[in-house]
Amino acid sequence: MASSERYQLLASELSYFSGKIRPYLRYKNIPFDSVVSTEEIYEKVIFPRVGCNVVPVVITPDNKVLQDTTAMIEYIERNHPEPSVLPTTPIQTLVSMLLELYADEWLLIPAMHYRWSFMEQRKFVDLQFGRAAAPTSPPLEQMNNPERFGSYENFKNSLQVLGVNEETVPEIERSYKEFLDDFQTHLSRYPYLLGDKPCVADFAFCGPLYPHLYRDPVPGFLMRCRAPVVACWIETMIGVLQESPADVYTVVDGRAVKVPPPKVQPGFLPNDEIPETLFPILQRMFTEQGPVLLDTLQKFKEYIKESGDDTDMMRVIGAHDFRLGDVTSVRGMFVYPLWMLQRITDYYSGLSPGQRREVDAFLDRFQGGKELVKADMSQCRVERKTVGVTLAKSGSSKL
Ligand SMILES: N[C@@H](CCC(=O)N[C@@H](CS)C(=O)NCC(=O)O)C(=O)O
Repeated sequence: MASSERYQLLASELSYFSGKIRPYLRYKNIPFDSVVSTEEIYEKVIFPRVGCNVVPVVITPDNKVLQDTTAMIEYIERNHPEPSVLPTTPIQTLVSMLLELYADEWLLIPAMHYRWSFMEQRKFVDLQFGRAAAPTSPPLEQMNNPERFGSYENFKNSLQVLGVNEETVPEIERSYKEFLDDFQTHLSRYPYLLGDKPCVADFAFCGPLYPHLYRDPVPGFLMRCRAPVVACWIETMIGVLQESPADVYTVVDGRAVKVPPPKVQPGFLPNDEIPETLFPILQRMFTEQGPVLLDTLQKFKEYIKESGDDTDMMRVIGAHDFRLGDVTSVRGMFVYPLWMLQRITDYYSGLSPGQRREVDAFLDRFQGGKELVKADMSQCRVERKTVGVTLAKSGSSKL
């Protein structure tokens, strides 16, 4: 295949969203070259073409730039529909979108906490930054003075704006450990979130769970010891395991012989079913992240009223209180997640009345679920702009 027919993925092994998109591209059998996001790639490709320093970035064979993993997946699903990672039924579609939002924007909190709060793993983290930024430097040089690499200090200093502080840390760790336990229980019954094949949210889970929480030493130890089924799932998702758990062997005349795989195509659960083992994870999302999203939406409406036309690229628009378990604290108000919420509320409001009734009946099991998918975003339509959003020009972001 000519190189121009291949995609390029500009990414790094330590990066959260690279951990989401790489296994997705592999699963889709997309021909791509993995390009490490070195300082030169940032300076000469990413910044000029995207307008800010961010990874991952995908360059398509016809030289289009895709930034943002959710948008990348939308694009690739349109152009390479099989095997699809998108459920086709309403409840599974909504759950997949909700869990993608949870993985992208909420599991970010434990992922950043476990990366940056533990001095004992700092050399490992520093080396990873050095290897990505300057792959040809000697390893000890890569590991020393990581501050010289672009975004290092920004990431390191992002804990406060994410609401990671002395009061919240015990609750962040408690919540994450409960998530691990719940996800392990789920994976003991189902290979993926929605049954026998991965949906978009499975790949989103790899963002926090692989580069940060599996690979970094302190949370990696925790995951392997507390929830080894989750650790094995991650290894399968990213393809480090040579033997696929789907391959079954039997022994014939002293030789291992592969048992032919079953003829039925693996699929999502029938009848729009959501496994009950996902309920605690969904409830945790509605309890912890739901109120933060709804409060952000409320404040965002006030913010755009006050700022008039001055709403170029918005990223963090002040701070607000949030609650985790028994603790109330303060964090930055991120507006990008509203773009992801808008996709969900648009999907919900586009359903037929009958489908909406089914979704409502499903969401009635949860506290806070319906409020979220029914949130009114009609007066504050947003468009995504790299890591933030802009207000949609009237008529350009469909309801
Ligand atoms: N929502 C985006 C976020 C991409 C992102 O936040 N990437 C991180 C590294 S994993 C980054 O480069 N951040 C730089 C920044 O946010 O300024 C996506 O889905 O791709």
